[in-house]
Amino acid sequence: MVLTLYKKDTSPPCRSVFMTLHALKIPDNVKFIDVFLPAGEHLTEEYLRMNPQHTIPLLKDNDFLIWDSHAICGYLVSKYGQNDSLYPSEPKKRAVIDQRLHFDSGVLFATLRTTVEPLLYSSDTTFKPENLEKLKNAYGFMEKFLTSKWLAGEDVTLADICCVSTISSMNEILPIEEQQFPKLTAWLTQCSEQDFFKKGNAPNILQFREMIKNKLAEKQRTV
Ligand SMILES: N[C@@H](CCC(=O)N[C@@H](CS)C(=O)NCC(=O)O)C(=O)O
Repeated sequence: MVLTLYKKDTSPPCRSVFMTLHALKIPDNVKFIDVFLPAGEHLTEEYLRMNPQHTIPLLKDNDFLIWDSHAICGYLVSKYGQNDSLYPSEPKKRAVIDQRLHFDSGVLFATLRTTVEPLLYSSDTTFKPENLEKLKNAYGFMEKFLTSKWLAGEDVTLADICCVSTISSMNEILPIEEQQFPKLTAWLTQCSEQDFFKKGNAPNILQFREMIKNKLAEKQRTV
């Protein structure tokens, strides 16, 4: 197995892939390549040839290229998992997981990106209140989805891995209030106790926290 992952440690979608690699116990089989977005390393001709959408993460498995964290995680489980427990092929179980994965792409990550990018890459000096309200709405959806032990049933799946990388990042921007979102709080704690989270997410969440803290301080100094 010769896998190459183009990534950035603070990126939530990249962290979903790191966690999946740890859950599958195959991180040692991967060559990790850092892509520095502010320098435009994702916009070079070479990178665009591999991923015309110029996003990270991007996985290369010999001559097979696949991007989008959800697609990458599904591929890794199907190709390298000892079993399909993280992404069961049983149609109803898979449909519920897929719903959560699309929710992560379309709602959670989209909301996070809209909230954070103006601070990181344009002139905003803080988070917009209307975007923080969107984060809270997203927490409300998660609270309603959490009707079982894990996000898509009684077992941990890719739904938990992909959503927790985004939710744990959102939590750095708008801390989740336990009283208002008790199930979401308990789920986040439960996820954070898992080995894959400790190895694939926790250290990078600290980096994400520092990045946001430094950016806010830098922007506040200029106002
Ligand atoms: N839905 C994608 C989102 C990937 C994404 O937007 N990644 C960001 C970094 S967190 C990125 O590559 N930004 C650079 C760009 O879009 O040009 C996934 O899950 O992989």
